[in-house]
Amino acid sequence: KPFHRILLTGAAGGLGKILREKLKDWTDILRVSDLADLGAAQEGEEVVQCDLADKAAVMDLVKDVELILHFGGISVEASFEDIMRANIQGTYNIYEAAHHHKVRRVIFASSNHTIGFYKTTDFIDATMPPRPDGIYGVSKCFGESLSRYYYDRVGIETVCVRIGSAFPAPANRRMLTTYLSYDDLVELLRCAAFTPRVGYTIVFGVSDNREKWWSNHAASHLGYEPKDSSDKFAHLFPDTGRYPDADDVGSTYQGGGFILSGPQYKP
Ligand code: NAI
Ligand code: 15L
Repeated sequence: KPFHRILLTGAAGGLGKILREKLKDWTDILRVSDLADLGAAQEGEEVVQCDLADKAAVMDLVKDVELILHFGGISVEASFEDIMRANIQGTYNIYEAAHHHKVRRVIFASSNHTIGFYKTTDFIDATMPPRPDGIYGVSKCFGESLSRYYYDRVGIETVCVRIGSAFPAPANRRMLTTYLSYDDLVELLRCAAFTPRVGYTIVFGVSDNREKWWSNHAASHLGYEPKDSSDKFAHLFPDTGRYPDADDVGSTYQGGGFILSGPQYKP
């Protein structure tokens, strides 16, 4: 197989469960990790339960790994203290350990919430400044900056995947634009893992949906070509033809409901 050992963090999560199955063809050993219980190791797996905020544990976790898919952490808006431990301290620990163990490449599960304060009338690309829409989004911006630094300073390559909405189906009208099918996610990760040189790349993780907010021209070297579209779900969320109210942040900003979801938000 192309890799001997890949590490997947966040393996007990929604996406982790999918990837735990899909990555096995790529690697002799898939080391799956999470804070939550992962069950027994399956064939071709190593299971390591640990807290990303525990630096010593993460040092051990990353040993003898060739590629890291870093999907672990808090995946929604939460208190600064919780996000600081899981996403900021946790991602720092991953990069320190990657440097220590000479890991060449990381694929970082970033988020569209790094840019959630752009408007739904904006069309943006990865060269434009981040505009996070909450503390969760800020923590993903930290991960993007940190990985940029580790590339410039010590040459660890990273592909930051700004995932849109990767679920079995869109759950609301906004997700018709942000939807990323599981198959397209796996294809994007394949491009991120197997493109010979990626340097430091930010790519939007989105399917070929009819409405688009994000251009991937800055990541064209990855060769990612989404095959799916949210079109088949469009009938679930018909356009009412009404303009949203001027203060309807859910429709005004790309981050949708996240804009108002955090404990930090005080009306
Ligand atoms: P999830 O919340 O289902 O999974 C995250 C996993 O990380 C959980 O199993 C959790 O136990 C683990 N985790 C949390 N704190 C931890 C810690 N301190 N130490 C070790 N493990 C810890 O989230 P999901 O949907 O699977 O997302 C995976 C990654 O992709 C996350 O980093 C998320 O921010 C990112 N993402 C996901 C999107 C989606 O549409 N599903 C969209 C944008 C980003
Ligand atoms: C995210 O970053 C979250 O992890 C995920 O749960 C979704 O809410 C997604 O963004 C989204 O914007 O739909």
